[in-house]
Amino acid sequence: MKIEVFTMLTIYSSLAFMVLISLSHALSKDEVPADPVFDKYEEMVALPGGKFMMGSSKSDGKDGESVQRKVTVKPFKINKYPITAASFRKFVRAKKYKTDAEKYAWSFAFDAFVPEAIKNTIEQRLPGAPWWIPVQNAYWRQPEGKGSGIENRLNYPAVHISNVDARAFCQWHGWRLPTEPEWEFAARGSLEGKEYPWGKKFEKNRMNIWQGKFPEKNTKADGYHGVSPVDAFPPQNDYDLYDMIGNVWEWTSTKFSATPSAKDDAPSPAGEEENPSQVRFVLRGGSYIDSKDGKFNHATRVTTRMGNEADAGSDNLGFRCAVSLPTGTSEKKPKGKKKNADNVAKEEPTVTELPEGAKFVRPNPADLNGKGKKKKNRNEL
Ligand SMILES: [Ca+2]
Repeated sequence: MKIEVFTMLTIYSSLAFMVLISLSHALSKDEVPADPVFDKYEEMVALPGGKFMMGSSKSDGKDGESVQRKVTVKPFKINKYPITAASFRKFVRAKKYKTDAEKYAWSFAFDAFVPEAIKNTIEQRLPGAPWWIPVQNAYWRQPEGKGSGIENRLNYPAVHISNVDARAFCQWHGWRLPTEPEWEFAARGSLEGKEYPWGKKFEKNRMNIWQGKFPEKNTKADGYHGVSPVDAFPPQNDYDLYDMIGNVWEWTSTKFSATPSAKDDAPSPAGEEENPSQVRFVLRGGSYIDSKDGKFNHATRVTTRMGNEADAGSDNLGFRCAVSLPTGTSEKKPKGKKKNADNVAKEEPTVTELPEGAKFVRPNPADLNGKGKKKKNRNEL
């Protein structure tokens, strides 16, 4: 009898252990069932790479935008759209991933979209950028905090995503973040010396930016006050890429310098040796709070850039991924004119794994009184 009880206990505990293992098993990309509705937004476009003039010839560039230099990128693929909330949800479910915004339990949301009940609890706002509200428990799944959701925004960009989060997502797919030169090469859509992905002239209804007096009044001439679906506008260039400029800023793997040079254009790891709160990466493309001409925030064009800490997040920060192609590959020819395809770099970009359980030191919203080092660049988010 004792032996039978022991045997039963052994069986039950083995079963319990197996259940525990299966529950804690993080799924690989290949183990996740296809999503017939939203997987199309994960499509990538293959680009030939080549040499091009990076940076703006205009003198009004912010954050190093007007530093021009010739750079070369190798053949690569890049997401056709920013990564959607649907795709990010799939990743989170499979990996049981927790974003930086969740670890810190707050993130910045734009004033106009935060419910009054939440705003009334905010005692301090960012000096110089009072339109950014530090909202408790705001993150990608509830962009304006408790009570908000993504049910009707699954084809919108995933937001409140840090550089660390973006790298983890891309890595799960076998991808990586684009370097800053790759991002600009893609945005230019084979055109040389043009301000916009589609050409030299500003065109209405090609991107989501802010029209009207910022931050009080948005005329929504482009149809959107805040973030818009990734395919709200037609492709912005001949590479068939959507939403490169406007809507949400996109992370790159390039460390930020306000005086960029060739040595700064390489991809950089957010490695164990560096605290994500202290290393800044380049963001590209501008967002829904930026302007046509730079009268407030940034002028939105192919060269628009700024830097932010690797663990920063807000409701206008998103990303897309890239992956290297072997030199000489032409998996899918872009619609645009192929340019300098024979003039490509020989070295592969470095893809660096992120450390598990990195330590973070993001300040509490209550500390946002202008004394802290962090968040000082928020007025430009
Ligand atoms: Ca808009």
